[in-house]
Amino acid sequence: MAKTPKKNAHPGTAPAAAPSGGAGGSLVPQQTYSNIGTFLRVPRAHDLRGADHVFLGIPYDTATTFRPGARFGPQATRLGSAQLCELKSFPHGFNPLDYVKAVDYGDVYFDHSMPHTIPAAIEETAAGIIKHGCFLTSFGGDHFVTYPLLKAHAAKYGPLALIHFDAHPDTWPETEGKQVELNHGTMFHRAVKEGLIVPSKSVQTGIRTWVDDKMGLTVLDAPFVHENGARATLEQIKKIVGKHPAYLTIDIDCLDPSHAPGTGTPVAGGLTTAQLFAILRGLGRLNIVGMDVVEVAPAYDQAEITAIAAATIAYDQLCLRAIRKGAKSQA
Ligand SMILES: [Mn+2]
Repeated sequence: MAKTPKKNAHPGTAPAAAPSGGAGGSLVPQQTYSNIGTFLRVPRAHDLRGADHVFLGIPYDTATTFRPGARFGPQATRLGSAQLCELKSFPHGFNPLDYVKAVDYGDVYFDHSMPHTIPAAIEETAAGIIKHGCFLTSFGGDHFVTYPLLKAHAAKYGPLALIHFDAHPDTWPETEGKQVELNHGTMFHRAVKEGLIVPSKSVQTGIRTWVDDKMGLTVLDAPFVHENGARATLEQIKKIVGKHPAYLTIDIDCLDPSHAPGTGTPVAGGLTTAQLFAILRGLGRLNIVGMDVVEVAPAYDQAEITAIAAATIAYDQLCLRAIRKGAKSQA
């Protein structure tokens, strides 16, 4: 367990932890509004010894089919996290960083002028992190980045259940060819065909665009959530996934554009942040082995609505990891 940081002197000031170059799990001492750009103000580190949770940015957006801009998503999501570790977590009443040693790895480095080298760069970076036994939370980037992330996780954990929140199923058929199609709407078609995900254990929630072939995945579309509520949706997800090793991927456009305007392919009629949090906060007993939050495009955002939602999603899952490590929730 990480050393408990000293109590905040004043709200708005991070706990006065000593700066750390390694996996301290403690906060860099600075005002919340002075966030220089790590998620939750945890230390930035490439040395993962002792770390059990790693945040990684993937600033890639050239697979998007509509508005570009998600390359700035990791930066926006980090800034959107600035207030989240100021107080104890809600609704749990603990600081997750007292239980989970977390670091921010920075962003994947790739050569944008060599587009077909990018999937391997993402996959190799992710594999190099999770080989240390760390849980990886990645920030997109457009949703294509989930394909190399799935490859890295499936290589370690075997074929995965996909727990997928999105306006789009992303199982549209890919143009047949030797190379991976750099398209943020076809990668789960490929993932099924390559055996990276197990369709019968996988579920897509919030969908409100059409695809003819659902590739065997269960779809709980947005009207299902609106008609049946978050609790019934959660129960369905838990039933489908069971204890299978699962990868959680959240396209921020699962939210309605009123709750997440800053995204590349918005679709009306989506979930509210309250509905999404009610579902996601119930996933703690599932065997989730990795996750991402993608498609935050801050140029279209207003007052950080989208960035704060994305940051809170990742923070919520960090709290669930803390509970697995012994934190007692007061929720
Ligand atoms: Mn989408």
